[in-house]
Amino acid sequence: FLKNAQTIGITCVPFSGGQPKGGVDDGPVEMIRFGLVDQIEGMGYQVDISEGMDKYRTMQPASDPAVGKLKNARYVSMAARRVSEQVRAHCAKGSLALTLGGDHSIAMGTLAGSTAVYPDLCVLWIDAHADINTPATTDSGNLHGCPLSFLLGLCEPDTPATQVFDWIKPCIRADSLVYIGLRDVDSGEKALLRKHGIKAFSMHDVDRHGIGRVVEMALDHVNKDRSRPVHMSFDVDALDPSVAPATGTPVRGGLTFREGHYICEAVAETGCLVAMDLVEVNPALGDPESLRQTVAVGCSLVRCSLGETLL
Ligand code: HAR
Ligand code: MN
Ligand code: MN
Ligand code: MN
Repeated sequence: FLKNAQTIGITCVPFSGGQPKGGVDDGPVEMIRFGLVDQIEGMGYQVDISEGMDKYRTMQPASDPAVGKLKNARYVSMAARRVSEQVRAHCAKGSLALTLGGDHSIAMGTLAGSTAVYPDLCVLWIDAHADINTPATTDSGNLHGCPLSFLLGLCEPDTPATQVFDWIKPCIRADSLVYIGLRDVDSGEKALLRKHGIKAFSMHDVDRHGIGRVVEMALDHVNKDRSRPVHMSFDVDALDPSVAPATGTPVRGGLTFREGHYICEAVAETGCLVAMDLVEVNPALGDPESLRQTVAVGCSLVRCSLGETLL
């Protein structure tokens, strides 16, 4: 694959069906309103926005009864499928696919799309949460807590849930995934991480080793010689709530402003980034200053991932 794409293919996903709180569907429009496109163009990239800002709500099925415990399963599946086609098209053109969420269930689409073009890519999942619940292990039934179980092929086979998501084929190997930032992992998720030997750097590891060493170890695990394409899925709730307050499931004890940016800068230095998601910015939560702060940090994480440096 070609390192350092010259075009950024943006997919806006105004979607909130993977969790119960409204407002996260306004994440993309707020980041664009903050000037993200101009900022990226100002760095010398071409920008290619694949679709407008029309709400995904218009494709919400009239009836979408729970599938087992899963909420809005048909809606999430349709939305993710549409996202996968856009991300796939951006990657197929050689653009870096940047997806602005929306809740994290849309990663079913972004990774289905990116892996269709780059089957050998590795995944950096930056999050407070592991998002690896299966239809059987989820307590909440919120699909933003489940995308990785579908992508890794960990769901219990031949159930109504797998039928609704039958277009998703397992596309990520357990040894091609690494987490940074975890601190709120359900017991069923911990069992899955152990069973499949999935590498995860929690906030405890960040405290122990420092972010520089953690990112180096994470990249060494999935991309030893820095030759594989990288898809980074960045949930803004990986950051501490003091840094990114406007998000649906904040958890204390998160990444500092600099730790979050350091991850993005180090990934940019590899030249291997082919896709990035920035998700879970919810402008409806908190006061105007919380909103401004969260949107600003989201845009700045994106710019750093695309190569913006301090000097
Ligand atoms: N583990 C919980 C669940 O499955 C919480 C999930 C998460 N929230 C997110 N995803 N923002 O990262 O419901
Ligand atoms: Mn997440
Ligand atoms: Mn999260
Ligand atoms: Mn929890």
